[in-house]
Amino acid sequence: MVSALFDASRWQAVEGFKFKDITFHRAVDQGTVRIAFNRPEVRNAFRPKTVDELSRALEATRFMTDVGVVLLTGNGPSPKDGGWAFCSGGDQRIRGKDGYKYEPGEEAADPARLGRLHILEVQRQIRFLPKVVIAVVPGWTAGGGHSLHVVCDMTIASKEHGMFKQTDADVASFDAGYGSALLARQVGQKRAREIFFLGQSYTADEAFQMNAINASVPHADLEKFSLEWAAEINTKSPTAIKMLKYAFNLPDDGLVGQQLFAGEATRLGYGTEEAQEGRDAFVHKRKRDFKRFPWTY
Ligand code: S0N
Repeated sequence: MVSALFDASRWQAVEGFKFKDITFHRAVDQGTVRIAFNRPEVRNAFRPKTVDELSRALEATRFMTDVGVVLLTGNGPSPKDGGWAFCSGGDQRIRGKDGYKYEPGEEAADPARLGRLHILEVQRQIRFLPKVVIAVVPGWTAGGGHSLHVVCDMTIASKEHGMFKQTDADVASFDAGYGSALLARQVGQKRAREIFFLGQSYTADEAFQMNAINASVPHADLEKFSLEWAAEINTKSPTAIKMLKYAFNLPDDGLVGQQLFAGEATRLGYGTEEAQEGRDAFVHKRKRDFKRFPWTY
């Protein structure tokens, strides 16, 4: 069983990947993928291997031209105690002095891969992905898991089990980037400081009331509801959605945000006759003639 909330009739495994710490599916009837943390026994905490797999799944999704939405979620419940989680952040058992360690074996032999904190690279992947990423929160989201939900474009949580808690200051492993600054944009400075400085737990309904999430829905309906939102988004203009996402990102992402938005604007420009005249004049070694193109107002 993938997860108690997983409706196997609606998904098929994405071929070509053998993941251990995550599961990776695409919907049978719409352009949506489901990427799920698959370590429910530790509230879906991530270790370097988890982050590697997540990164590979997101990169593969980037090239799926018929996919507009990613549902990022956590499988559950825990076989130990029945608890649900989206993600509880970095696996604290393997945190070293310079980041998170690979388990003995495999990659641990490569010194370049020791002490990673590359969940931050995944945050950027989510942020820059030209598709909508929805955090589907079936239970606890804490620490670096909380930061991931903050970075996602939208968040839908289980009314009964969705719980939000920022433990970074408890375990002295803090996200001074998107996880805090972007949260302040979403819920306001005072609330964000409260969430980080006190580290209290908030229900899905409380998170909804403070504009931290988009919807709080009955647990049993969580994935069905998320698929409905995804299906609706998938009916929209891909270019419009992509440009809007980059526009929403832009004020907080500085020149990198501008670069992403501007790059897509350039690509749109390439589709115009005006841009083609510039290219053709150069290629055919003739004088450029932009006179037929108006200086629009
Ligand atoms: C999630 C919590 C609140 C759930 O509490 P609950 O329901 O009482 O369950 P527990 O009994 O506590 O947990 C069940 C089992 O799961 C293990 N476990 C839970 N979380 C982790 C974890 N993160 N690492 C390892 N194991 C975990 C428990 O130990 C327990 O196991 P058993 O059954 O064997 O006893 C609660 O579990 C909780 O508070 N968890 C810890 C949350 C936490 O502090 N996470 C780490 C925070 N820091 C980070 O995530 C790293 C920060 C980071 O990634 C980062 C750093 C710099 C810049 C950016 C970032 C970024 O955020 O991305």
